[in-house]
Amino acid sequence: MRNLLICLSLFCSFNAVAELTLESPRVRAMPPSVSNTAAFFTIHNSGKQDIRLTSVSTSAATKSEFHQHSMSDLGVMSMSQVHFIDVKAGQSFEFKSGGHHIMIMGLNKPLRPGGHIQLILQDNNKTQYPFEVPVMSIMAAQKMEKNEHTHH
Ligand SMILES: [Cu+2]
Repeated sequence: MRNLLICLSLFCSFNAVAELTLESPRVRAMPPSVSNTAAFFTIHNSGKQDIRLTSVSTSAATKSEFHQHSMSDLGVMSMSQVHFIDVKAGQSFEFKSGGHHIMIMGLNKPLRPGGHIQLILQDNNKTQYPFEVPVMSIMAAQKMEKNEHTHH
């Protein structure tokens, strides 16, 4: 009986972390001379609580941040850091090219298609959500985005 209880409580703590799931995660492989890249995915919150993500980190690079692309009055695209991302209970948030993205700066080594990196998202309660994100060529990553749009 005691064993069963331990199993159940372990299961519960896994569940807490599994409230966030990623759909179509991808990080772009860049030419070796480029040390920055970006990761994209749709994140879904299956829990009953809203989750506010406040930081992102990866062992693959010196620094990573939430970023947003925006168009200035003059029609110039620029990107800036976003300090938090709200994923409402039962809803999704999409990181996609031309919109919100995970900016990854100062790669330790070039990323190769077929590999993966680990991203750790953290919320305002300091709960960490680790995810594996596959590395893809820019073309493969874009194709994935098109497929995502057709089935919506
Ligand atoms: Cu950026």
